[in-house]
Amino acid sequence: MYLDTATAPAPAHVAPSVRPPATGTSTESRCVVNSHNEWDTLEEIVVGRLDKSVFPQRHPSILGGAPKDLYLALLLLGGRKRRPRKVFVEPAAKELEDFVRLLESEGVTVRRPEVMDHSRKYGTPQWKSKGCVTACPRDCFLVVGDEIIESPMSWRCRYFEPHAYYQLFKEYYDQGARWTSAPKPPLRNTLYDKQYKIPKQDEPLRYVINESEIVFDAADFIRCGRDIFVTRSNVTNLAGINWLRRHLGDGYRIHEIETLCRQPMHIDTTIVPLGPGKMMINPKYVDRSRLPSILNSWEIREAPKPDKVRGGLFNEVGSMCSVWLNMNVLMLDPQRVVVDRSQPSMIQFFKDWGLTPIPCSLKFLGPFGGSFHCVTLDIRRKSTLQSYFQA
Ligand code: DAV
Repeated sequence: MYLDTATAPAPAHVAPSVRPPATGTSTESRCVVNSHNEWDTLEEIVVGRLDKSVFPQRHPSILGGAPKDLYLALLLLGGRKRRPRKVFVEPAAKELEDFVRLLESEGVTVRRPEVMDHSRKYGTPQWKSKGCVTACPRDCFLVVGDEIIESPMSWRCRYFEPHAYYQLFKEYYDQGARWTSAPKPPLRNTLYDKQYKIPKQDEPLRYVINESEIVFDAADFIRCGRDIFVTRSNVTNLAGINWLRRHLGDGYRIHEIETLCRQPMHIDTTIVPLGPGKMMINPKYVDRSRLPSILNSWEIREAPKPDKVRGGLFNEVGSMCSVWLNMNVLMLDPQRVVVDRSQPSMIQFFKDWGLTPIPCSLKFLGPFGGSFHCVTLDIRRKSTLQSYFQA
């Protein structure tokens, strides 16, 4: 379905001259922030951090994306002073540092957010919360060309997380990047369905958030040049999708991917572009016959089922994510793909498709919200703005 519902004219502050026209190829940007897709040669990236994190306090919104057992356990674990170090933090932090070293050894500049103490209480006039973790910059920001767009996130425990990136992005801004924030949502009680229950397989999909505020997580969007794909989810509503559509204007098309996932949150275990013309899809979440027709000219392959992970929390106790983190890979260029070492089926899948897998391990990162794609935000790729689809 191509949801082109935003027929309203772009608001006056989006000067038409800012956005390139919908056809043609722009010349390469020299801007420090420059990334149009998920696969061009990576030059600079932000990797999150795990310091001073806590499990989120229990709130209906969390059930929209986290396994039910963890949600129940949050009654005990949520907001604790710190996450248990030995079991959760140390093994994951070591893996994350190894991942950083791998990226650097592949020639990528890695930048990090500041340490933020997530155990501190904060609030607005309407509510109070503690934080969560600074692991996943992918959720907080969308980079589109030379612009960093801050997401209006719907989890109260993430309200101030973008502050950990402020100094870094101020630096990029000073060097010429554009830097925007969607309107900060008040996150009133009326946004959430307090009675929300995970829909059963035969029930229609329903969401824990409604349309009363404009919210999205950037990780519900995936970029393929002038075409951007999105899943509506428990953190991204239609108002959020339409805000981005209007903000980006006529130079971009945003296509909705329907998901069969019962608790949709973030597109990066649903469809994953691996280069121009190559799309990996989740066979459990995607009905191929319902994909937007624009994808007809691309080769679509189903991701292999996740291999069982031993000795890690990748998809076991305490994970915030589904087992499909095996799909949450990071492209270093159209050839090289960073993939979890614990996933031999996925490694073979990439080899069969002519790619060069680079095994690395983030099997302890599940409790912090994701894997290689989630814990990163590409800042600069050797990239120009292009159309990769006919029509
Ligand atoms: O399948 O649990 C997790 C992706 C997090 N960015 C999943 C989605």
